[in-house]
Amino acid sequence: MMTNYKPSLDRLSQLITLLKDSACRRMTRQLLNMGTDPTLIMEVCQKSLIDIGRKYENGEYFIAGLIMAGDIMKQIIDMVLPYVKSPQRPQGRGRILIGTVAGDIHDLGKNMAGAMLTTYGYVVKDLGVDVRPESFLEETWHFQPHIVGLSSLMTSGHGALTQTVQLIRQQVPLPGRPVIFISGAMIIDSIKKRSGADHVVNNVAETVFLCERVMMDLKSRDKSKEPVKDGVGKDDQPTP
Ligand code: B12
Repeated sequence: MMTNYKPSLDRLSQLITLLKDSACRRMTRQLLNMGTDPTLIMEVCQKSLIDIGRKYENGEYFIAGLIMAGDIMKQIIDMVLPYVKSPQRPQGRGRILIGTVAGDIHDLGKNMAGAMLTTYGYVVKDLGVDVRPESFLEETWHFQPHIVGLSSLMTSGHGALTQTVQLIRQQVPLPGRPVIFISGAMIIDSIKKRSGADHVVNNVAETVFLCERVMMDLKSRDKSKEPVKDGVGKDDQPTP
């Protein structure tokens, strides 16, 4: 017999943890129809996926569980994103380069952050997954981002993360050097210190807030790197 549960974020969280994909879709639709804040839905998903990760670590779930969880998360993100209200701000608030570091193929969090930032008027260039430090550097020359956001979900990715941050810091002089964000499940403050990154971000709301703050700081500090409309730096030439 099927039990009808009242739509709630708690129930959605339970359904995700139980990997009930069609029930998750139904519950998400109901929550959206009720006017639930889409960012709250995303936060619940992120927390539930952390629980699933723990179950995987404990041997309660296997790799198939992670794959199903990733799939559910993707479906929910696709349903929720159209409900994120565009803040009616002009395009070209700033350029943001994102990607998942070498050796890591997790991309859901990065994609979600990229989609949110685009909605908020940023020009986002996504390098995809398993991106070598040199590729991040090369694209930093070409795209001239104000912010570089690195995603790394595994502890084994911390080496690649640190190398990427260090390479950009060493090769791109101030004042043109982008502000570097790092993010992902296993990112902790000690990694921020060790890697030399500027900020750690743990969820989309925090990411958007911090980007706004960074852009305000950069605008007041460095007038030569104004946000542009077409996604290409004012000076198209890569910095030597
Ligand atoms: C789903 C999942 C998968 C899916 C990924 C699907 C996909 N397309 O991404 C699949 C099945 C492919 C997978 C594979 C593996 N996984 Co996995 N996976 C997960 C799981 C359960 C959820 C990750 C997720 O999508 N979370 C939801 C998103 C929304 O959250 P998020 O990534 O944190 O992102 C948020 C913020 O961090 C931020 N953010 C994230 N990225 C970015 C980027 C930018 C630029 C910005 C600004 C912000 C930002 O915004 C996001 C939204 O709020 C995690 C558990 C966990 N604790 O997270 C394990 C986990 C990351 N996986 C793990 C492991 C071990 C693996 C495998 C090695 C398993 C295996 N034996 O093969 C492989 C790795 C393959 C590889 N080389 O990369 C471990 C890592 C453990 C460790 N200590 O390193 C975890 C932690 C599970 C665990 N507890 O053991 N996995």
